[in-house]
Amino acid sequence: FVPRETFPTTAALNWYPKHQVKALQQIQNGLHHVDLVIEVRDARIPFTSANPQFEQILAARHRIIVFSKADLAHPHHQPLIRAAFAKWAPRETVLFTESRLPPGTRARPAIRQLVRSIRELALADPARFPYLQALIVGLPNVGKSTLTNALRQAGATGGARKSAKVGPTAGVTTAIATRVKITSDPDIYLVDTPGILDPRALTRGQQTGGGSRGLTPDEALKLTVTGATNDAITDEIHAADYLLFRLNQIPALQGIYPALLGLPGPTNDIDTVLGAIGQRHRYTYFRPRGGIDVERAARHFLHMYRDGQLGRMTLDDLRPEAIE
Ligand SMILES: Nc1nc2c(ncn2[C@@H]2O[C@H](COP(=O)(O)OP(=O)(O)OP(=O)(O)O)[C@@H](O)[C@H]2O)c(=O)[nH]1
Ligand SMILES: [Mg+2]
Repeated sequence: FVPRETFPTTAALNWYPKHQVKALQQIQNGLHHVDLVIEVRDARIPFTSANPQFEQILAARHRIIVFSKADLAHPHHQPLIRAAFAKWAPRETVLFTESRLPPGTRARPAIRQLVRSIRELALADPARFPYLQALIVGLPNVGKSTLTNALRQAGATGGARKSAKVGPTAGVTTAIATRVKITSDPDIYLVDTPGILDPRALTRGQQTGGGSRGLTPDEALKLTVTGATNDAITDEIHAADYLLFRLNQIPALQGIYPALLGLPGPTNDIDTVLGAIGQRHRYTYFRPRGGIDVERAARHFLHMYRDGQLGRMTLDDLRPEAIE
C-alpha cells in the first residue's frame, strides 16, 4: 500500500455564528473582572488551536494553557509540546488534561494540578487577589465546559452543583455563563465562555493582498477534523478524505480503520471507506434517490476519530524543525 503524498485542498471554512461575535464582545467588555485566563487548546492541534484574538485581548493577564483531549493525541506529544514551549515561551504554564470524566469519578491529577496552580497564583498576592476570577476561553468544542465541570468537581466547594452542558458538536455553549465557585479561601471563581473560532477562517478567499493572512486550507481542515467547526456547513466529505489521507501516512494507524470497517486493507479512496460505513450502519438516502448517504457516513468517520476509535493522532507537525 502506498499512501497519497499530497492532498488537494479547496477553500474550506465558512462558519462564524453570531453568538461567537457576541461572546468576544462580552469577553472584551467584562475583562477588567478577569485575573486569570485559562486558554484551552486541543492537544491534537496544539498550534492550530491557538486563536490570535486571544493573544491580543488577553496579553497583559496571567494565563495558563491547558491542552485538552490529550487522550486522543499521539502518546508522545507531551514532551514535544513542552520542549517547544520551554524554548519559545518559557514563562507560560502548560498543562495537559484528559478531562472526560464519568460522573462520580475522582478528579485526575492534571485537574488537581490546575486547581493548585490557580490557588498558588491567588495566594502569592492576597492584596491583589482578595478573590480570583478566571475566564476559560478556547475554540468551539475543545472541551471548555468539560473542564469547567471537572474543576468544579475537583474544587469541591460542597453543595449542589449544576453542570455546564457538554456536547460532541461545536457551538454547545452559546452565552457566557454565570461564574461558578471552585474553591474557597481564597475564593476562586470560574467563567465558562462559548467557543470562538479564529476569524481568519472567514477571510479566506476574500483576502486581496496585505493584512493578515487567512487560514491555510490545511489549518482549516484540521479544525474541521478535530470538531472545532460545524460539520453540517463545512464539506464533511472533503474533511473525511483529509482524515483518511492523514491516517494512511502513519503506519501504526493505517491498519485500524480497515479492520473496524471490514476492508481488506488501507485505501486512498474515500468512497470505499464511506461505502463500507454506509452499508454497516444502513445510512441510505430516502427513495427515490436511494444509495448510500455519503455525507452521513463522512460525519460518522469524523466522529470515529474524535472518539479515539481510529487511534491516537496528532495533526500539527511537532518536529522541532517544523516549529519556529
Ligand atoms: N476524549 C476526550 N474528549 C473530551 C475531552 N474534553 C472534552 N471532550 C469531549 O469533547 C466534546 C466537547 O466538549 P465541551 O466541553 O462541550 O466543549 P466546549 O469547548 O465547551 O464546546 P462549545 O461550548 O461548543 O464551545 C464533548 O463530546 C466532550 O465529551 C477530553 O479531554 N478527552
Ligand atoms: Mg461549552
